[in-house]
Amino acid sequence: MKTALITGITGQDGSYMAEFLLNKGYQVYGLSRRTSTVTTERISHIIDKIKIVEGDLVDQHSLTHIIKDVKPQEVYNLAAQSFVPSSFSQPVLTGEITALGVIRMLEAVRIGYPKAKFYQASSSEMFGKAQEVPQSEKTPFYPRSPYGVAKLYGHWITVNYRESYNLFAVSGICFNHESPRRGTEFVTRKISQAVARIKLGKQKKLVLGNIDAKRDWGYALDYMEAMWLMLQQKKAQDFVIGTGETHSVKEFAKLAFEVVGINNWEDYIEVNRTHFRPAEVDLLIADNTKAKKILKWQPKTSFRKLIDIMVKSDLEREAKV
Ligand code: NDP
Ligand code: GDR
Repeated sequence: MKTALITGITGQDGSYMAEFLLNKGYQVYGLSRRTSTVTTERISHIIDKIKIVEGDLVDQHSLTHIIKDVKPQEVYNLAAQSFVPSSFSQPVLTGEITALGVIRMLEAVRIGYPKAKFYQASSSEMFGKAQEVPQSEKTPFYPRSPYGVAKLYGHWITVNYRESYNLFAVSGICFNHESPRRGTEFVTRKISQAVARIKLGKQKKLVLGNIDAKRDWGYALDYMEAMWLMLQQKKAQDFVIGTGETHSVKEFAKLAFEVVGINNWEDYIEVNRTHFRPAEVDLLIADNTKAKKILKWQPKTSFRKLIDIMVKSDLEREAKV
């Protein structure tokens, strides 16, 4: 039986990755930090099938011990302070977790079990003020937030440990991927939740920031397979993972309202500058040619289908509470 360690198991991707690996017959370990309230909502349905180990990306000691004890064949480093606005209000903490957390994990692997294959969750936010359209593995980086800068450190230190110590360490440069398990502070889920609440008469307005921003949005479930495939290759290398389509926040909102039969969607939206960022990423779109060719991966879920899944899930959830 293969063993995998997932950091960030309580997050959106960690929960889907745990399900994905359990279905493939893995023994799954999940790293989780101590909190005063329960954070296992997304994995409550599989909690008895996985082993939770307590550790924190800011604590080297816990990470090294976990890797030494578990000796996982695969490590998926999905933990991060992942919300871009919080990286502006807590830039140093974001650097500690999202940047230095990666080298702590790599050091734990190098010292504790160098045979482990390591996946780093890199991000399209590293392209930031995009130097090229669409963005591929060869596009120069230009991050626009402390989060993007921290991810860039995580990306390069992964490349560096691969080249310096011959670790099987790869970086997946994932574009935005969403689901009903997305945190409600991210724009897609904020919209799907608000649309459901507005439809049910529980909310009047949806207050957004820059609705002209464009993103390459995919369905999170589709991305788990790409991450796994990267660790099944003979050669460790990095990949861009995205759909190759881009849409504005405005378009997302319009289609989300359409799912519940509201066509005068603009009447419900208010733009407020408090949601604007000090520096914005205007346009992201993936060139996924390499992933298609080498991993034989491609996204399965369309933009419309993704919105439909998210809005319907929130309608069901909001009808219950
Ligand atoms: P989430 O924000 O949903 O999950 C983040 C996870 O990291 C949570 O489990 C959180 O635990 C954990 N975490 C945060 N700080 C620490 C810490 N100090 N020590 C240990 N664990 C910690 O993110 P996603 O699931 O959406 O994303 C997964 C990864 O992929 C992240 O690294 C993100 O930056 C990256 N990424 C995401 C994309 C996306 O579109 N979703 C696209 C590209 C990259 P807790 O529950 O305790 O807060
Ligand atoms: P992003 O996701 O910053 O791309 O990072 P987010 O959903 O937060 O923002 C996307 C775009 O929408 C605009 N926007 C708003 N955003 C939020 N959160 N709330 C609003 O009210 C709002 N109005 C407009 C934003 O300005 C932005 O342009 C996500 C995270 O998952 C990262 O961890 C990951 O690395 C990247 O995706 C790829």
